Amino acid sequence: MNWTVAEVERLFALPFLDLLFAAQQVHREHHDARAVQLSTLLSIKTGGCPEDCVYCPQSVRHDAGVERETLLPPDALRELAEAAKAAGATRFCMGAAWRSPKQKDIEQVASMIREVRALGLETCATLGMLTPGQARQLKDAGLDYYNHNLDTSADYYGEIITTRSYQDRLDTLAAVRDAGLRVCCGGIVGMGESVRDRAALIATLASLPEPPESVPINRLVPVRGTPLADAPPLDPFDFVRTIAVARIVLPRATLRLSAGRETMSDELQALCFLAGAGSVFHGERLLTTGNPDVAHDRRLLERLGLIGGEVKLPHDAAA
Ligand code: SAM
Ligand code: DTB
Ligand code: SF4
Repeated sequence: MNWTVAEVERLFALPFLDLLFAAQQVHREHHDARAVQLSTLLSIKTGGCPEDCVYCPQSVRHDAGVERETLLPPDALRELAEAAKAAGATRFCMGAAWRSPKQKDIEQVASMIREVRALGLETCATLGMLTPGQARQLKDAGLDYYNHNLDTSADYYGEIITTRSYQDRLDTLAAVRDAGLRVCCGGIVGMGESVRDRAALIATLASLPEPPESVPINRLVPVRGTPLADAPPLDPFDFVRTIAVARIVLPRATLRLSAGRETMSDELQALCFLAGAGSVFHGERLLTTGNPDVAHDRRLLERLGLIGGEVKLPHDAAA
């Protein structure tokens, strides 16, 4: 279904409980409301990124104290992927601080994908912009998902990144889709954007030729040394509203409660699940910042009667 930005904005304006109720109904229609998919994130190449994303501690333009590291060696990767699997994750996401990978990088990441797959984990990678040929090479290596976020609305985008355009992002998403990969694409809330920008981001995601299977909703992690270090804190209910609206507009997608959980209360996370979040990052680190510890997450899921593990996507069931 096509949504206009104004229609999506009207969802944001609903009374909070009405919005949550509508979102939970949509969630139950399309998903198992007790299931929470668990992915573990690993930075395979950290820091030194030439892009200027204002939120990101890995940009060379900001001094966030992130040590620059070269590509992770295969043995270390295998060990970390095994540990993620033992901790209950079903998907392993590899992130690299690149504007776009070089041919040599693609070959090395392809062998990492094969290693992770051999352990029986699903694979996801986020490596920056891709050409259609690179996307096909990753698909051939067995990659399941590619994460590439639009981050915000086309209108607000220029305030956040100047070194690549919104169209560049859409082109990468098209290359990923055309290669037969599943698309993981979402954004960040709390960067000073308006409700209209949030609505426009969600409407844009829904209007892609095929909407993403997976939609990360990140709450800005304000990192010292980045231009957004002192961004005013977001009203937690506005964060929950964003998830609920995404739930209604993208009914089949798995919504990922992504960055920002470390500073969320258990109660706020429970509201995010009620709004339709069906996935979290499992493991004490995101890329360069922290994430709740595994024991705490396990306990939280247990207290809420949620089940962490694999979640069948609706299109899998139909296949
Ligand atoms: N360099 C690649 C790229 O940007 O396409 C992949 C890695 S990049 C770190 C992946 C995503 O992490 C970004 O698109 C952004 O949405 C998210 N991210 C980065 N820093 C963040 C922060 N401080 N708070 C919330 N999300 C963040
Ligand atoms: C996404 O949307 N969020 C994840 C994942 N995709 C790669 C990254 C969050 C990064 C948070 C900041 C950091 O740890 O450096
Ligand atoms: Fe580089 Fe990605 Fe960070 Fe932007 S978000 S600076 S592209 S690592």
